[in-house]
Amino acid sequence: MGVAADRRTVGHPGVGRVLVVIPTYNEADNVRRIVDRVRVAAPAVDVLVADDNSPDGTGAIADTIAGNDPRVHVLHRPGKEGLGAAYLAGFAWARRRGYDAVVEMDADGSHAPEDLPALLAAARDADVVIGSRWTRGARVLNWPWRRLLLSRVGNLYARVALGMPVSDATGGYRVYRTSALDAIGLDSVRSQGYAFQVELSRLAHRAGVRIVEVPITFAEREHGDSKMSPLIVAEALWRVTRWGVRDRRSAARGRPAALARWP
Ligand SMILES: Nc1nc2c(ncn2[C@@H]2O[C@H](COP(=O)(O)OP(=O)(O)OP(=O)(O)O)[C@@H](O)[C@H]2O)c(=O)[nH]1
Ligand SMILES: [Mg+2]
Repeated sequence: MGVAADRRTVGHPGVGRVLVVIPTYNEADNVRRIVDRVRVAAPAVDVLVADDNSPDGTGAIADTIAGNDPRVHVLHRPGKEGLGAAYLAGFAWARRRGYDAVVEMDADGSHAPEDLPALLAAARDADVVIGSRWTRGARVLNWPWRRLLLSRVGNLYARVALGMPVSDATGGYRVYRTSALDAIGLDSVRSQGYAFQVELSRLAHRAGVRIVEVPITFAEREHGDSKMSPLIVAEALWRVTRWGVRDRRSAARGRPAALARWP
């Protein structure tokens, strides 16, 4: 059976075998809820919990779930290395096992598994699907105004600095076809926090793969602690600024001086 026929008949219709990668660090109160919701919302997808040796025992809970459900897997990593490193390890795990697409999803319930069918439907005609909080039809529930402001301003800055037509470049609810990950190339990626999502958006945009955004309902976490920190925000600010300057410099080399002036 050819690859095209496989995609129609195996896994999710039109997309193929899908792996939802859920990075976890101290998500003992959330991991079971989120995996259960994914399994109900999209029964044909597999799940990989990528745990960084959480001190609260999240990894052991995930092992128990995996022991009772052949579609659930656990990747145990030795220690906390950040979201970006956990995703890269999860993507490599998926590639080794021949998955056609990977999904990024937080463990804390902010990304509703019930939105996954809509994201996967969009992936039939796209290489990258971004679940967006800032596109028509999206909803953001219970977020304090400071977080709303940070996300709006951060996304505006990323869009202007990097010239990307993406409304939610920092969001972490996405589908990537594994062929698109191959096309955009992940070897150079070093970002850890929000910057990881922006970096992958930028690389996908530069590689010219098909990106679509789908509105999602995003909700503030109800259980457990946020891992967001000023360091994560600073990393994103620093990296986006550096990429923006670099992109303009290389564009300047190929353009008339008047157009190349920046800022
Ligand atoms: N494996 C791994 N997962 C992480 C790490 N840091 C964060 N995560 C997970 O990444 C996801 C997003 O982290 P959150 O703490 O929810 O960060 P956030 O969504 O930006 O912040 P909040 O809005 O406050 O929840 C969650 O599933 C975390 O458990 C890490 O270093 N390693
Ligand atoms: Mg969160």
